[in-house]
Amino acid sequence: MRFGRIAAFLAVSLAVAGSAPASAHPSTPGAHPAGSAPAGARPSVDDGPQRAAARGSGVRVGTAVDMAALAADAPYQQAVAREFDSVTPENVMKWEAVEPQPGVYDWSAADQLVDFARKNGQLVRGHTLVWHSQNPSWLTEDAYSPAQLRTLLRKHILDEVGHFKGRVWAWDVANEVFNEDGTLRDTIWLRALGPGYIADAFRWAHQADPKALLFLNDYNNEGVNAKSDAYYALAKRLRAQGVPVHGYGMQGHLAVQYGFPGDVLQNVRRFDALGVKTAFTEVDVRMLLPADSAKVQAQAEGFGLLLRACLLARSCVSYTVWGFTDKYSWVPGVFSGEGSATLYDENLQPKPAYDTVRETFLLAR
Ligand code: 9MR
Repeated sequence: MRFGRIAAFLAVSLAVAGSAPASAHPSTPGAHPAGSAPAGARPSVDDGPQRAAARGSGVRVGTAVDMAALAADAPYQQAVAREFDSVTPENVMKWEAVEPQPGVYDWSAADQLVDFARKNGQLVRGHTLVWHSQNPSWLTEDAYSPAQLRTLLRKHILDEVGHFKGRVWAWDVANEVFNEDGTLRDTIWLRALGPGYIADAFRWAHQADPKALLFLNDYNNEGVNAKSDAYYALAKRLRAQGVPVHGYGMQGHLAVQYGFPGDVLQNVRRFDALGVKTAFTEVDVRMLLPADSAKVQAQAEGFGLLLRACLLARSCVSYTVWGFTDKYSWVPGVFSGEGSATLYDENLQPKPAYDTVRETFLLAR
C-alpha cells in the first residue's frame, strides 16, 4: 500500500491544495523481465534500512554508481548492495565510454554493473542514449555529414539498447534537450537532424528493447516552469503521435542556498494525468561549505520534498540519488566551494537526510 494513514499529513506538508492523495501505485517495476530478481539471488548481503523501508512502496530507491569506487572500495560496494534496489551507471553507459573508437565497443564496465545488479536483485536505469555531453571525441560535425550523424545515432541506440536488452529496466533516452526557457537546446543533434531526433531516438530504443521503459530526463524541471512546461508539451505531442515515451525524469539536483521548488507534486501529477511515468533520477542537495546544522537540516528537507512528491504521485516509479556518499560526489569538482550534497559523508556515515529518506518511505507504507 503506497499511502497509509499519514497520506493527508504528507499532502499537507507539501502544501498541496485540493485533491486527495492517489491510491495504491498501479505500476510494478518488476513487470519487466529484468525486474524480477531470481530467487536466492542475494546470497551475501541483507537489505539495509533504506532498501527495507522502500520495499512495497511501489518506488524503487536507487543510486548512481561510480564503477571505480565499486571495484576498489569494499564498504562502498556493500552499501550499494545493501541500501538500494536500483542502480544507474554514473558514467559507464555514456557514448564516450561504450564506443571510444568508431565501431569499437567496450561494454566491460557497464556489463559489470549489470551483473552486480542482477546478483543483488536490483534493477538498472540505463543512462543515457542521446545527449550533448560526454560524446566520443571522434563524433563531430566536422567529421560527419548530417546523414551520417543520423546513421551513427541510430546505430548507437540500436546497438546499446540491444546489448542490454532484457537487462535494463528503464533508459534515460533523451537527456537535457531543453534550455531553461523551454526552447530546444542547441546541440549537435538538433543542428544536424532537426527536432525530430528526439522522437527517432525513442523509436529506435523501443525497437531494440520493446519492454524497456523509455524516459525523457533533465534538471531544473522538478517544479512547474518553462522547462517542465516544454517537457509536458513534448510528452503529450509525442504520445499523441504514438512515439514510445513512457517516462519523465527529473534529475533533482537541488541546492540549499537557492531554495527548493514548491510545486513539484503539481508538476508530477500533470504527467500522471498524461499517463506518463515519472522518476527522480539524480537527486542530491548541495550546499555552500562549510556545512552547518541548519544547512544539513535544510538538505534533509530537500531530499524529503522530492521523495514525498514521488510517493504521492500515482506513477512515480523510482527515486535515485546521484551517488550516496560525499567521498565520490561530482559536486565539489563542478561547483567551487560547494559540496556535502549526498546522504552519507566522506566516511560513509549517514546524515539526517538519510533518516529523512528512510522515514519518508516508512510513512508511505
Ligand atoms: O556525475 C557525472 C560526472 O562524473 C561526470 O564527470 C559528468 C560529465 O558531464 O556527468 C555527471 O553526471 C551528470 C549526468 O550524467 C547528467 N545530469 C547531470 C549529472 C551531473 O553533472
